[in-house]
Amino acid sequence: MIESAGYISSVEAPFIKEMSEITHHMWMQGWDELNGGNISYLLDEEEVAKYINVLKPLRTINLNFPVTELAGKYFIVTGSGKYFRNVIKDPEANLGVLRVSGNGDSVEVLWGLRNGAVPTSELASHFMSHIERLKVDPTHRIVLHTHATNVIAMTFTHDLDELKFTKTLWEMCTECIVVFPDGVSVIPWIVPGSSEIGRKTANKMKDHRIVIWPHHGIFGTGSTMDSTFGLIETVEKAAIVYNLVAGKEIKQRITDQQLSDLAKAFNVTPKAGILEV
Ligand code: 2HA
Ligand code: ZN
Repeated sequence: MIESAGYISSVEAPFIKEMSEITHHMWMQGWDELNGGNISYLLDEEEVAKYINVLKPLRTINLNFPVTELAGKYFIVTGSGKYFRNVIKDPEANLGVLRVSGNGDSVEVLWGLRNGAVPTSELASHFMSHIERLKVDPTHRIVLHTHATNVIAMTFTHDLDELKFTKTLWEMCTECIVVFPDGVSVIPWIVPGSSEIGRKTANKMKDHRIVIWPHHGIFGTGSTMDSTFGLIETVEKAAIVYNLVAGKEIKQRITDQQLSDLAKAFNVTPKAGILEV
């Protein structure tokens, strides 16, 4: 355990600034209406202890989905029912810094979530996804869920088969196959906030960084806020283009051979079973 004596004011913490900036930016995109969207960000104990007293938890919240793999880990998360629009005005009411207990069945609130607020309703999906991403990528840090408008729209008009969905997205903008050669995954429609949607999402996270929830939104993961947001932004951009061209006569397209040439040129391995070359 790190000593916290003499810590700097919490509002100066770079991780609180990052959360405030990205939630504001995402709200400006129109993706996070009302209390839509949630973020969790795995932090280093040393970094947290510079700004927050880690020796004095404010309270404990029990989890109904134990996460022993995350025992002792620190996260900053958005609060349940909180609006992305409001984070920048009052981070301490809308965000919380948590530490998972030693046995993984509860979290201690170390900062924020003022007035008895609780972590995001999608904490199961977040924590279970962190567990799976950390197994395949030790640099993994962020899980970001948002109601990206055009991705949602596309789940009404496009086949939900994830290979077909991925291929269409790759075909929409030249850079897509380079940004997400691992493709996107799609789960069936499930009631949000449940452990079931958490398990289904995390299962896809074993080999994807993006999971689409039909008629709801998208989950993206990554090592930094920039890369995670950028990944979702790129998928959403492809969905925008799809929604603009779908139903219209396609006169020319990016071919499978061109997608394959792109993958070679940028040294990425496209998800198998999609390109026919
Ligand atoms: O936080 O986005 O999925 C509200 C949601 C639930
Ligand atoms: Zn949602």
